[in-house]
Amino acid sequence: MVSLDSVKASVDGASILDIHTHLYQPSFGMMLSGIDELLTYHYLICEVMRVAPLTPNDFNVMPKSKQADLIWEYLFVRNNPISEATTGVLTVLKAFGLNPNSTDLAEAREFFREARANMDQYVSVVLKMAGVKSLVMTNDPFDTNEIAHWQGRSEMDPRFLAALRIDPILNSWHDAASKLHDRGYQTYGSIDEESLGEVRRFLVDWIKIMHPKYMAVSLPPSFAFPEHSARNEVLAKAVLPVCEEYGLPFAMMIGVNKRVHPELIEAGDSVGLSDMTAIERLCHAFPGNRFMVTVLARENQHGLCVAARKFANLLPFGCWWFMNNPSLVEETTTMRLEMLGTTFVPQHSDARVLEQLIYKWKHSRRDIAASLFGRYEVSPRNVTQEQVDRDVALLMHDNAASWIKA
Ligand code: HDL
Ligand code: ZN
Repeated sequence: MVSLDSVKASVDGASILDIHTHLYQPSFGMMLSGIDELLTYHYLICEVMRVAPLTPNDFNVMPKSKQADLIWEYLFVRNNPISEATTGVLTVLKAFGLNPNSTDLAEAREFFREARANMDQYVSVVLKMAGVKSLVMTNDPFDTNEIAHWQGRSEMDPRFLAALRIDPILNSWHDAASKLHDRGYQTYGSIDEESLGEVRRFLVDWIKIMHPKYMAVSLPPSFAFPEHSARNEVLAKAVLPVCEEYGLPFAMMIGVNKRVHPELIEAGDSVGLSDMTAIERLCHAFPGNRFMVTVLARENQHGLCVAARKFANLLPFGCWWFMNNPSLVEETTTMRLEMLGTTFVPQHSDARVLEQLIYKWKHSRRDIAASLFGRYEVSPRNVTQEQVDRDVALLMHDNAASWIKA
């Protein structure tokens, strides 16, 4: 019978394909890294607003280094850092041998300044520390910053895979149509065959530029299918046909209530309950498409699992954002193992700052190993280490790799 330690060793030793991040290959010059970026992660901005005597607008106009000082003072010195986001920063500091009890950021700033002097080398060091073999970026063809890089077409780093992120097309059609029109696509506010054809042309143009592994969108809790809406028209008559034609999975990240507190900016988004029957109807109506889905509400996880039992073209992936907390990762992973066996992707980091890979994966490996061991413990079979290693390879890398053909 395997032990928790032997399962942990297998999970800790597994190479990871991180199927959703907001990181960029170094040559893009867009990668966030270092202690000031780690501390001003929007998860920590939420948390510092609960204890520091200032308004979001006061905070937003502060220089980033002062924001980081304030967050360190209030969340790490005046209060004990026991939330997941604060614990994550400490995990990173400890991984580099830095003092997690420091009263200021002088040591950390000096260390990361030196480490980041050679970003190519540093990125390789961090990926190795995190055990991440390759990762998928979030690439937005509406982001002017990013467009320049793709048109400059710097050599692609094989460890950094592209994902074509298309939120404006599905969530703000009229705005997207005029932006596409400005870029030479004959798209108008009304959704007629010509506009839909031009959206397909736009998507194909960017598939040929980015060579994405999947297309992706984040959707509000109100997402419905079918419904009479611009979103449904564009999804059914442009996005999904192109995904099927080019063999690309479509990733839907569902449940974001954007900017419930606008003054918090990126930190101002919240969560809502979504309708999993919309996913079931999509999977049934488009059997030639493959859907990767992650949902933001804890209450939707069970429905997503049951939907995945009904449709083999549906892959649950990750414990996203407000779900990425140890108690929920372990609960969700156990539920998925109980209902889906190993036919899902348990985690993605959603990292925005390079060094987050270290803590997000260290914490998730621990929680996934505990869930997995729990299934072996109750198995009437005497599970062998070889069987454990096969399961771990599927969960940490191979399921994702085969779905996105990486
Ligand atoms: O839409 C997304 O991909 C989300 O992950 C957002 O980027 C969100 O702000 C985030 O970083 N969540 O962790
Ligand atoms: Zn994300």
